[in-house]
Amino acid sequence: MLTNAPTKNPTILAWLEDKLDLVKPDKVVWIDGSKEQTEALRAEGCSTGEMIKLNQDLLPDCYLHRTAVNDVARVEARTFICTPTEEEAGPTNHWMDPAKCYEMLYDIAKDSYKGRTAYIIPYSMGPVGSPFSKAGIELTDSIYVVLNMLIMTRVGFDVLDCLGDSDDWVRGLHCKCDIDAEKRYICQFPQDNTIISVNSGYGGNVLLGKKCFALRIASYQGKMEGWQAEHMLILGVENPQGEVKYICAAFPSACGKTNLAMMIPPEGYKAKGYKVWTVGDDISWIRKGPDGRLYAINPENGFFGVAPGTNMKSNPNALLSTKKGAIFTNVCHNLENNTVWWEGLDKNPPENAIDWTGIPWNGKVDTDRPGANPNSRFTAPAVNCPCLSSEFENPQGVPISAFVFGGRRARLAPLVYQSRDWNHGVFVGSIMASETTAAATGAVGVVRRDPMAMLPFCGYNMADYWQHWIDIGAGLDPEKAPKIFNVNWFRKDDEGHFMWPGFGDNLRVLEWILKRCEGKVGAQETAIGYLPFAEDINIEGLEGEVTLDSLRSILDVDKKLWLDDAKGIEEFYAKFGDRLPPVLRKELDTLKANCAE
Ligand code: GTP
Ligand code: SPV
Ligand code: MN
Repeated sequence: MLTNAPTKNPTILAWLEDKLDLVKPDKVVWIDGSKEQTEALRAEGCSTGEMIKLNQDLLPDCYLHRTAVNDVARVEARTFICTPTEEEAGPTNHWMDPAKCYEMLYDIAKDSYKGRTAYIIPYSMGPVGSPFSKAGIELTDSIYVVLNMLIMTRVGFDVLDCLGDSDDWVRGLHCKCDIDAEKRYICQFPQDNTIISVNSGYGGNVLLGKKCFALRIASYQGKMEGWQAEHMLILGVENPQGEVKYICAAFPSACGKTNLAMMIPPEGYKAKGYKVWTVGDDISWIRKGPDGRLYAINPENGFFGVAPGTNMKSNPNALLSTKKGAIFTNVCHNLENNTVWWEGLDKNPPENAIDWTGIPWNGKVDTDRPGANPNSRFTAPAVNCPCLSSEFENPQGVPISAFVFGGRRARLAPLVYQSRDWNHGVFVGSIMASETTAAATGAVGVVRRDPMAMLPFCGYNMADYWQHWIDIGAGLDPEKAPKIFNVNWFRKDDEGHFMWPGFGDNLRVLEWILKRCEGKVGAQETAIGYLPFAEDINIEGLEGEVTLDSLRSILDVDKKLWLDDAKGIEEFYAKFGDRLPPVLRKELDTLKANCAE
């Protein structure tokens, strides 16, 4: 089937021959990343109804796609880490024996491309040729996947040229099959550099470069090779003197990474000359540089962002990024001008529209059902982003000053605190908890442990992953190691209102964080770590929204509540048995002792 292959790499050719023989397509197409081919694929997608061409005057090169109603989010219960032993996957992952899993998947995938075209996508995670970058090949029968991968990754034959005869590339097989939710599986085989995804056509389940490769497989590669793959945004804060400091922040899905990465500084900060630059909004690959500091790259080339709530006030940079060459998934189709709409875009829902499920919708009348799916998304090229960092393509990445962990917690976690040192910071990341969101199927709003925002994305035993964090820290000069913080933008008062305005005003907290990194501001030592003195968080311009008193209450540490939480941590840690790093056990004992005082 493989005539005119643009590579002679024997491992690639053998794998493709084998998989094509299994799925039996009518036709095979290599994706070269060219404009002409992309345009032809868009046209073909439109001819079958898979893609809808939007108003080209208002949204040039933009398209809409609706997935099956049963297929709108990641499926954590059907996501498997297939390591030789169950121990290696650990208690927080679903595990299947690799041989059994391959057999099951091959049975499902067999002949599934009959009557369809196979697309072979050679792609790079990270700038082509960067020492951080890794190559992948995704074989798919979906034009939607091809068009999204063209935005989210670097696609083209130069990736194959760079790879040469190397075996260091990630195999990805995606088969739409019948989108049967009962036969949907997203399986990672870390030891084999392999991902197989069947019976889905949605985002994170099928854009295999993203969560499957850049986090699940890459986290394992990082463990073996001495680097880190993290569910973290990367942003640069430029101060009025023109110095830029970089921060990596890990929040669970739909907890504010894209928003923080692209934030607009509050007026007072803008006037002083502060700027925020986006390097990445979801994933970081991190390693030690020649100067002993940690450097991060964003392995992606676009943003797969949550649409609802995105508007010109909350996140203009994200919205502006979607104005050309974007794909919208499961948003509302505004028939009045052939554009798109979602809840929170503006206060004018279209009266003549098609909702995300494909049925007529009138935003003025159908107020009891949403026009857009709560997890509807835009796929936007990074180059569109008005605040894209000039370092975005830097193959060496950017030096990291601070790691920030954070979740959605109505109670307990204060607005911000700093860990006492690296290992305490690893503890702070390991005990993260957050309310679940629409980004994954299942209940929404339930608090669960989500260490480092990696619960659904860690490709091996989470206890070993924590040990890896500890080992990385041990290899750093403490003076050069990023400082580790925790934030919570989502604290609520007794009436259920958010106590902190969030969004652009989060820069006020980042300013404190960066000052701490430079030793320019004091802090109070508490049972859980260093907290700001309320006076040290700048609330100028927030009159009426935040007062020193309300700030004090979001910075409050209730030792009784923390002692209660320690019980939950204890139970969570117990799952890992002897594999739990002793350092973390010691940190938990310290927390308990501090809170009991
Ligand atoms: P994934 O793409 O799923 O990884 O999500 P994400 O972490 O990038 O989250 P995103 O920035 O898309 O935000 C998700 C939701 O959180 C949106 O509905 C935002 O409106 C809301 N949000 C983001 N930042 C804040 C904040 O500072 N305060 C409050 N209250 N809500 C926020
Ligand atoms: C997330 O859920 O964290 C996402 C979206 O970034 S997805 O690509 O579907 O995983
Ligand atoms: Mn994410």
